[in-house]
Amino acid sequence: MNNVNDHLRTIIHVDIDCFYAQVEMIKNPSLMNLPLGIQQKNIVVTSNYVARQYGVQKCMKISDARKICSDLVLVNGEDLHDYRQMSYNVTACLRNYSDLVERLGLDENFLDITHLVKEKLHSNGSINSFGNVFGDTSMLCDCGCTERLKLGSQIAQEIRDRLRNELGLTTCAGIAHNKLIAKIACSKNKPNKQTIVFPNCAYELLLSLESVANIPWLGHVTAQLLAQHNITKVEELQNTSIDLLKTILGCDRAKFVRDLSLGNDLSPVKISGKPQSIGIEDSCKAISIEKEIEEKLRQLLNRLLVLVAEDGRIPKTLKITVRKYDKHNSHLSGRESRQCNISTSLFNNLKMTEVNKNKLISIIMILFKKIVDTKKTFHITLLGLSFTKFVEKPNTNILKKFLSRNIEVQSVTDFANTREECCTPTKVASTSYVLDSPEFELGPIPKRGKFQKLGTKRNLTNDLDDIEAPSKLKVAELRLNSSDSLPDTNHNISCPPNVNEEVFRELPREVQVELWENYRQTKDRDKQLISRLGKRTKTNSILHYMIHK
Ligand code: DCP
Ligand code: MG
Ligand code: MG
Repeated sequence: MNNVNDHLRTIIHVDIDCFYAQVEMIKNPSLMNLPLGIQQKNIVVTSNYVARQYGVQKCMKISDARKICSDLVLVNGEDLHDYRQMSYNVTACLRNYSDLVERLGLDENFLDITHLVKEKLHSNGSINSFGNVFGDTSMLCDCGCTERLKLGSQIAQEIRDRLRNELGLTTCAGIAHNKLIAKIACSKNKPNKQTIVFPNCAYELLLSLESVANIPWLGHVTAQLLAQHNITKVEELQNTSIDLLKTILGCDRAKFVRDLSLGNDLSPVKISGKPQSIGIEDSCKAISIEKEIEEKLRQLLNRLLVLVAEDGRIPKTLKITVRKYDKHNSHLSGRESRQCNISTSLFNNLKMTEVNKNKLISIIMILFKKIVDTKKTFHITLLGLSFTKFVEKPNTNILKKFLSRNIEVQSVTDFANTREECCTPTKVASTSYVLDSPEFELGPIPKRGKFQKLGTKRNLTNDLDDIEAPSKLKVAELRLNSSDSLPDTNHNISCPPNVNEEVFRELPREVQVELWENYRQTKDRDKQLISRLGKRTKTNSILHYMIHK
């Protein structure tokens, strides 16, 4: 059961104390000694430790919290901007100690400091542990893990001191040989404390949990399934035969859950990148009017666009989530989602234009109507929007300026393609279970067939045509203003008229030549296009932009 090969790593789990409340107290230090609750809707999502002494707990109703603490100060915590910023600052600070840092939510991080410990071990004589030690330590393992974890506890202390000094935050930490034990250890002594758990005490640590529902990553559904078989205590889970577990949970899940119950966890600390999806949702009193739905979605979109702008990447897919309320069958009130590709050109500008926002709203409403038949009575109790499938923005300013012009020029010739890409509605699995699992979040995006079907079925061709024509006019202007200057035959390459000269001069000569060539070829193509289109001015609207008489 206790294999020393599983003791090789040193993992720290860091959790920020009363996170949102601490951020607010840093912003406004006069709150420091007052009982403070952070309010979202009618819930206290967290409270500082002064308020916790009165019994104000996380996720308590505001009305209940006020009853037990009449002096409770409430700060609205619905705008997550500052919390997110602080969260990234913490992760950045932790990266000073290891590349292997994994974020879990906004206020937790795992660090694998195995390498750092290995480096430091040689230079250390006798090692003392820092902070609390969990369990009976009379029989510790002699494989070397004891020294490594003690050293890990020194590093954890150093990290926490640094977070305190640099960011003003108090934190808790758990130090152990795997993520599961480190995470549970972290919650053992709070606030502003750290706890070390040696491998031989892992079993005891699990047994100290109140119920199986408190085992990290076990999940509510699994806990409920186990409860149906009267397995609620960790000890009961540990003593359940693997065969029975397989019958209840299926083969793979049974093994996973059994390992968790014994404190075994070989999962690596995965380096966190940027999130796979950025979303926002809001539950509401039943909305039954289309105009109000649109208004609510517009508010959500505005908030979401701020998050996407902060993230810095460009999304390629947009998803809407809706919860319908069925008066007669409230148990049928599940979530449904639809998603579609969107053109990245909508995000070309530093700030999204109103025109592009309206285009997104049109797409969102199309998706909404795929879920809800607005001709019939409906009641919506939750709306959500999210962006996924991100691409990076070009990262040098010079190239960004240049490329955005280049893309505009290309979009005339590629017009048909980009428009098709713009809205290809698709259905994704529609239960909250699926939505909770990032891996399952995106269904396959069907190709143009569905797009065409949508356009004809709902007679939305005009909307869709309009969705992806942001640069028609600009392109025409660029071209009509183009002069015919040719590159110098000597050293200086002339700047093509559609490129910012200042930017152009910064570019390497080969790139300048290439740009000039591109410009020349585009110009030739335009000439051909204009002469072809000129024969049928009445049918092609683009020509109106291009030939001003
Ligand atoms: N949070 C939330 N909704 C919840 C739970 C938490 O919005 N249902 C937010 C508020 C918390 C933050 O997430 O500040 C971190 O959650 P934690 O569970 O770590 O709680 P705290 O950090 O607030 O308190 P603790 O000191 O117990 O870690
Ligand atoms: Mg916390
Ligand atoms: Mg937490």
